[in-house]
Amino acid sequence: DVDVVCLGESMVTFLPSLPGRLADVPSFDRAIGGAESNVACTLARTGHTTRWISRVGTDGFGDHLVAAIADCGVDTRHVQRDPLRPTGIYFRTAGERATGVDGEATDRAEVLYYRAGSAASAMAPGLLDHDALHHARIVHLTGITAALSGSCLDVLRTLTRRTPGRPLVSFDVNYRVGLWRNPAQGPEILLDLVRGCDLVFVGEDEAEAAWDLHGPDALRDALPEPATLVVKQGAAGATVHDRQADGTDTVTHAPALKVDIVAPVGAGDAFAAGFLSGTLRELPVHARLRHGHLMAAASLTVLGDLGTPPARALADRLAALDAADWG
Ligand code: KDG
Repeated sequence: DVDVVCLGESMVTFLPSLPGRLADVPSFDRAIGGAESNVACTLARTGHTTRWISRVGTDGFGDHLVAAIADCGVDTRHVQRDPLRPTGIYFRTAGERATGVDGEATDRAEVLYYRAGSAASAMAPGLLDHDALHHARIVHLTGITAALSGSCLDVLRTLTRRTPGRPLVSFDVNYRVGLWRNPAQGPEILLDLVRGCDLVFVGEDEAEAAWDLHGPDALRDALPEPATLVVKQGAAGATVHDRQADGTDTVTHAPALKVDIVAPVGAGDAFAAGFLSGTLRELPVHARLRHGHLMAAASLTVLGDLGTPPARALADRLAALDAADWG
């Protein structure tokens, strides 16, 4: 058994050598991205056992992705190789360098995906190894997978079915408008998936864009099913509704850390990893939130999608946080 299984598409990411419009960027550096593997890598670097399940091509980009993610300490043995379809890739701008606070949307980034018909888009329920998926304390999924293809959506529908004895199902809504081939369907499909999950992460901004729901209380009223609902509020922090044994919610808020943002991409994944780490260690909700904010701050201060500090520095920072008075 592992602590967390993360399932979803990862891509080779091309980061610009200079800020500015994509049309003007002269060259790119190779990195890796993918919301779910970002979570797996950050959790692995924090000392948790993690497995990443996906599908990549038999091309060199697939080789690189698997090697780089395994290098973070993630179990990649169940990643499938597709001889017919390529590994997804994407290019993006650096976004504006700005002084802001955790989660502030300062990045007017351009993103160019080359992932339609990718190996990962061919993931399907029948192709997945049931044992590899279910022998875990937590399965972490995101709404990105729902937008990739009909068979990927079927995978999420299968994994979010409330079957007895399943692992805790964690879901980050990650509403990417541009990824949905039929944008009108996205919000309804995501809402349906969320209802089958136990722990849900959603940004206040994406909840407004997708469902026209404003603020944590309105979201909780509309989404009573998940035991834990984490609403990310950018610079204002995050608020958690957590269902207790008697059926009532406790509501906990924690402000975000103030940092100089380099690029916001990946901060949501880092936040989820921090919160999941706290959940695995059965810390109080306020401490889980603080861990989420700390990881998000680390990600916000680097250009790449994956911005975890080295294991040693991280361990020190987490130990200091654990020892801190949570108020
Ligand atoms: O959350 C960061 C991810 O968005 C990034 O790493 C790439 O998974 C990705 C996507 O689909 O945009």
